Amino acid sequence: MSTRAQWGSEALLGVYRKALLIQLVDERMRSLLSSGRMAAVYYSPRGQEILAAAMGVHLKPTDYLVTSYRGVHDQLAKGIPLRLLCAEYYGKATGACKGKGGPMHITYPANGIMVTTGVVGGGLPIANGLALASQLKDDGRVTLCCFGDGASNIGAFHESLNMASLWKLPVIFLCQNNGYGESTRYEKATAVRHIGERAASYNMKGVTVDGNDPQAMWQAAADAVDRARAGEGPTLLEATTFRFMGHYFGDPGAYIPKEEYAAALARDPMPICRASVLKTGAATEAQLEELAREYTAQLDDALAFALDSSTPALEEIDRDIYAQGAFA
Ligand SMILES: Cc1ncc(C[n+]2csc(CCOP(=O)(O)OP(=O)(O)O)c2C)c(N)n1
Ligand SMILES: [Mg+2]
Repeated sequence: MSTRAQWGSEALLGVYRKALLIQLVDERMRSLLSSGRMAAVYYSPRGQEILAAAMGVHLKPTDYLVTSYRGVHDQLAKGIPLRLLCAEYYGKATGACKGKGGPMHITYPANGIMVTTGVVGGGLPIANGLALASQLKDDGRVTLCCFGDGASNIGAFHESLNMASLWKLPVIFLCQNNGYGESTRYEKATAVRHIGERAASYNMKGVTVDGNDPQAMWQAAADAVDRARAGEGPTLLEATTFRFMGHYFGDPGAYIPKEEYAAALARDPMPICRASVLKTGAATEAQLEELAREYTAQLDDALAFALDSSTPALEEIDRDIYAQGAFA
């Protein structure tokens, strides 16, 4: 049980606020890409908004995040400034990585966003490193490491869980199980029914929750953060969900059975969460519309900033690659 805020209509609204921002940013990115007004690699998190938001509300700006190519929801939930995000998507010098990283490598250490990687499973050992640093410095930070179901079959997943458990590292392994790794169905590639069960092999707390259920996800996230913060060690938290836009932007998703897609769409977490917010009275329809207008204005501003910015200078090409003086 969390020692901080209790679940209720205010907590639900907090989750929905973050989730709505994620939804609006994702919709805009896809619209820019499909109309040719942006050229970038993009992996939509549509469908996975709630789990990221419900985790994000429990994290402090000083906590660390390690995520993957499908990580814009995690980054937004962690508080990436929209201007830095958009400028990076456009490869501009004002972007989070000075325009040299692009969408697959968003970092913003000032807000704890340490690594975004395209290497499946590659984030877990790095998360252990960050968590070990926090443990040694006793700085009270928690490291959140996000990855997919496919990543849980990579060797580094198993090695990292073993080490994190052995050393009681303050890390949360958040496996976002969206049922597919590229075009491969979960059941075709994974021997266990629930990835959360794998924690038992490493003497670690393992939990499987419906990542689309705001309350269940909020509570599981609170428990995992509290455990890490209290020095009680890591958690493997499997959040089940679904990705509506396929693997990459433009993926026709022909491998997803129509019935499965329709059933998932009927449980789309965003309209369900919005309806709950209205039902509990945490916000009115007019207030939610106002919130969407606010976010849209912030996004308009961020995109205008990105378009007005310059591309990196040529001299930047070999800067920020090695530590200064590494080979002196
Ligand atoms: C080490 C490694 N192997 C393979 C790939 C190719 N690849 C990119 S995404 C992906 C699927 C990963 O699926 P999952 O972990 O479930 O994440 P999701 O895309 O569903 O969020 C694969 C195999 C890669 N990028 N890195
Ligand atoms: Mg997956």
